[in-house]
Amino acid sequence: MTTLKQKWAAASSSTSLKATSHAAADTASYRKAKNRLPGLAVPKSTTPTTKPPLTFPGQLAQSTVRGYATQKQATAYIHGDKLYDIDKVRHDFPILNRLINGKPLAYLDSAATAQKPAEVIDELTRFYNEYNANVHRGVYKISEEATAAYEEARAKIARLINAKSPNEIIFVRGTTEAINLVAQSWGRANVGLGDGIILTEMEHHSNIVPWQLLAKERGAHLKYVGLTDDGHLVHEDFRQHLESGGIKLVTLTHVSNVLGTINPVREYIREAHKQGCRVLVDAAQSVPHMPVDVQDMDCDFLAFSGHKMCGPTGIGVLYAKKAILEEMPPYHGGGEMIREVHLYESTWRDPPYRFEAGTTNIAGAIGLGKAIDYLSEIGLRNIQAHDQELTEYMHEMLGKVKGVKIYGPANPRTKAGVISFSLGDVHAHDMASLLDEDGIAVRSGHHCAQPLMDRLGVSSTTRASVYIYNTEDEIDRLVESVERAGRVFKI
Ligand code: C6P
Repeated sequence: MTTLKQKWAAASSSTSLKATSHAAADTASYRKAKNRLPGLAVPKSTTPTTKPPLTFPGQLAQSTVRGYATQKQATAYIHGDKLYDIDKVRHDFPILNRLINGKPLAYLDSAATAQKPAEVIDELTRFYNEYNANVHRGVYKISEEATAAYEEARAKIARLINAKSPNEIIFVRGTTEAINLVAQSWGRANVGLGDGIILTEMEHHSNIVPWQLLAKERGAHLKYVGLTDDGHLVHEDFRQHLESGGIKLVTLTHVSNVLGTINPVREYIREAHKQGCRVLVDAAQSVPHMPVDVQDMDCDFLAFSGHKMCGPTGIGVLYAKKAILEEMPPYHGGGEMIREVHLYESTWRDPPYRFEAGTTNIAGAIGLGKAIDYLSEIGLRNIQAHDQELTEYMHEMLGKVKGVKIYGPANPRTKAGVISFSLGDVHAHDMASLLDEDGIAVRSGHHCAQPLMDRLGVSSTTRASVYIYNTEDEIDRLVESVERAGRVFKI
């Protein structure tokens, strides 16, 4: 019997693989191009193309790049006064030098976790080599250095999301812990028998299960906002739930990790506040990709993870308004969160320290601070525009493949960085394994969003997600591999 792998190998050898030139060759051609066109990064393309060039907002005049095999390769472009140089960005990520099955790694799974630039990796090493010490405890030099770096990271996060004060920033392990903290601390103090919590059908399990636990314990109800067939929230559901009364909290994702849908959170927050409800925004998939301003949004809580924005794993953020935090009881008890401890009673420190019991992930926080420096240097608006261009390109090109069904909004401008799709009845895990043969990393499965899978009527999808280091060449490789899968499975 022919195995899946053998079929794939046969299909691979019968078609030419485009755009798999070694990273070093790309860099050499980039340098050549750069010498001829100062300020433009134009990596060598291995195949002529008749595709129309993509227009980047603020891109240099197209005549500047005329004469090259492909204008879509004009990967250095300008937003405002900053140059986005994709080749330089790629050079910052050591992992992108890896070959997988002899082909350059095309990492299209940043919604799961983002890759790390050398600056962040180096800062972690520097911390452990030069100033590793516990924070807020020692009066000696390296402890003071570690404390300063840890608190500076908090201040950088506050600036990134425009919080009023670093004291509104709590270090947690990730989005999951941030949401559990709110459920267990704020939730247990504020949600009671018969109260309601509004969620949406596109939530990640991290923004469902903590509320189920709370609702069970307190006798509260969960109410879900449904989805349209093209993956948008049904606003009318939201209004009806709000008007039904007794709602204490609205909790929703800013960007869906499966569909990529960007939700109109500002509007939802305004309506919820009119009814006196608090609002939590799961920003795991938005803070890494776009400017997020908590004061403008006016959310009460915002949760996100460091590892999806080039920071280390095991570090994340809960933002909450100061007045709300001050009223919240501790989540975990232990060292450093207390003012005084007696045998039968203790008193708590002010936020954020009340919520940071024990030795926290100091290296992680400092690494996240470095990641924020890195992203800010590129510019969140540039990142958003880059991701948007790639999302639109991927949507268009995948959409042309025979048998491909794309889930979520039909208009890619309402999606951020994420595309879920299926090919005929090919199982998502088979698809992901086949793509891996070509060095392409995507996620397959239910993406920790089983209620959403139920709504879509599927058990799994294949998901490709982009970030700052991805290129259109990688999307082309994805599309070619999906086409080849179609031939293998006779779709
Ligand atoms: N989604 C994905 O592949 P943690 O694991 O705590 O860092 O983040 C949880 C989480 C919460 N909300 C959303 C919208 C998310 O996308 C995630 C993580 C990853 O989609 C891993 S399951």
